[in-house]
Amino acid sequence: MKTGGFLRAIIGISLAVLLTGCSFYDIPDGQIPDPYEGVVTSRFHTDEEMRDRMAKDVSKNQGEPLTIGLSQIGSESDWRIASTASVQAAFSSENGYNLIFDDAQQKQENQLKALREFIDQNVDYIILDPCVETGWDSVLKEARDAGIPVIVYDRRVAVEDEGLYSVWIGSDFNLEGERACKYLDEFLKLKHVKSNINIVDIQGTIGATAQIGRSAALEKAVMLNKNWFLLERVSGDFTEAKGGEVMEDLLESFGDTINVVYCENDNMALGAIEKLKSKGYRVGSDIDKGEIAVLSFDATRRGLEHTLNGDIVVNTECSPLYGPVLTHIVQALKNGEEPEHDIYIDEEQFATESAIGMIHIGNDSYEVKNLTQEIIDGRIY
Ligand code: GYE
Repeated sequence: MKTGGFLRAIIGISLAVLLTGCSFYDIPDGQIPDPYEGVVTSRFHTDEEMRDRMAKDVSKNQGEPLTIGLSQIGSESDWRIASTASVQAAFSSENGYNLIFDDAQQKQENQLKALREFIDQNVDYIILDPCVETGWDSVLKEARDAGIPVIVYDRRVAVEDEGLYSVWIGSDFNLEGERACKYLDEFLKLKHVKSNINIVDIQGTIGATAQIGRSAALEKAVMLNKNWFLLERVSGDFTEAKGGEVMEDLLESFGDTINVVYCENDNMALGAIEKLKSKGYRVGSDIDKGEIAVLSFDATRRGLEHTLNGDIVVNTECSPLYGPVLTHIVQALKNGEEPEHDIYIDEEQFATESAIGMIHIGNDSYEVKNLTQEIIDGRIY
């Protein structure tokens, strides 16, 4: 895995600090309505204390406030809501920033519009989490012509000229998928499951880097494992509601022939689990006894709770806490430094089966953390 030299320490410190604190976060009874299509997707909630915590280790701006135009995808998942809280807390006016925040409600056209507005307003920096990878060349050229540096985070842009953005920082989504699949492989060996394994893939938003990488890893694993079969893949758009809907359709088509549900985020996994249970299916690790194994990504607090109780067999982490590290990147650019162009962040993987403490992919080894209540209590999102 590649991690830029300049920011390695900063990322290590800020993510480590942010990911380990004690618990003060509680899930309220109320639900936050999804702003698009009226779908209720999330129970995530931030309070003042949590926002402070998400802004830890921020690089404060000295002198005149810097104006930042930040284009966020939406609020489709707990991950996304935590990500918004993190960037809003870090780029606060107290920290010397004037943040213009735009929520695109999961539509690329809204992001393109927001970026053009940022250019018209002549912001100092544009920060973009791109909904999908393609379609950014023109607007990024407009930003370059206007002399506004663009920082991309989380998902990637696929552009002809990589010089159109200054830095990208995010996850290695393909590696996340490989880790999930490798875990499944080890897990099936451990349980001596010899039968064919029928898998359905509930994908994220099609064309988003997180979907592309996670789906591709599964596809490859299915090709490599002769007794794995991919029955179907269908997008749940990263939301809980759609995760449940597509699970219902998959059950109608394949019923109890399904052995594994590979969910490309926690919210879709939670929607799918609820649907499976309500239709009388059993979720869990005993595939030979008819249980359906659910795999998930993100490792949000709710996702981890369902991992600890056995609903999810393995949860591969994806960190949303980008606020502090983005302030470091902005300050580096402001100071004329040249951060690495592409920066991957390190992530973890959690399971309750303690027998698999390590998995190996190529020449690399990755720890699988044995999930405990203490780890969950330390989650702030
Ligand atoms: O997995 C999902 C969110 O891009 C990594 O987007 C992000 C993904 C994350 O909606 O929960």
